[in-house]
Amino acid sequence: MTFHVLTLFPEMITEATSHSILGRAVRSNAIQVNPVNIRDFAVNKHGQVDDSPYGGGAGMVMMASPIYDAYQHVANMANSNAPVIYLSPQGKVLTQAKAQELSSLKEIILLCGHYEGIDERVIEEIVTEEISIGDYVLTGGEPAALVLMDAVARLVPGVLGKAESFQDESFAGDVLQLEYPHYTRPPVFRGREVPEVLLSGNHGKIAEWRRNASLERTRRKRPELELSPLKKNLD
Ligand code: 4FV
Repeated sequence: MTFHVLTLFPEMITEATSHSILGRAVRSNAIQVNPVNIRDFAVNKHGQVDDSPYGGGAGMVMMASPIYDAYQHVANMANSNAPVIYLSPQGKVLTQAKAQELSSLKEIILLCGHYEGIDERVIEEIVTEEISIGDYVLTGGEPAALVLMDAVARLVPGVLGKAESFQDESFAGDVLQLEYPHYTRPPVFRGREVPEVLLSGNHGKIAEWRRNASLERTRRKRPELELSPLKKNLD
């Protein structure tokens, strides 16, 4: 899986994908991260990539051609049916099912906006899909691109080691359920004990306890999840 990231802050992407599981995956070549600096395709020697909005209003808008030229630069090396995903509040909110879907691809091109946004015409020209990470406004698309890359990369074979699994975790499988509670040593922490069943070694009883714990906390913390099995994510 190769992530081509069109951004004004390539160092943010490189830095954040050089640690922990993603860092190991990049070093082992299980994934490739290719940040492309949109400013390398600025419209003039002053490095201009943004301008004031037509029709007035506060803030600046990213210009179309630096983005388009950066895209062309990647498109020449990427396979043509790589999706071009623009991270924006206008997009569908990212879900585990969407991350699963994207993890089967060979290449993804991610477009990170900044300022008030980007010129609508380059969206019309190159963007195949808009994805949001949530209904709030960020200063730039980079944090959203990193969230998407993390959620997708960990589903790519060879990224998570044996010890790390994505079996029976929240939102995995065909019913949206929250994960059961986790405990580890010591058996008593500030007077709080570990549920007896987990120390029993009885795997049948442990699995049943965990299923019930998932159900109970899904009903208590995220009741809306129960109402809509996986189908919600595919429409
Ligand atoms: C965002 C989101 C987001 C909007 C203006 C960047 C900002 C600025 N992206 N999910 N929520 N983007 O707020 O993906 O250009």
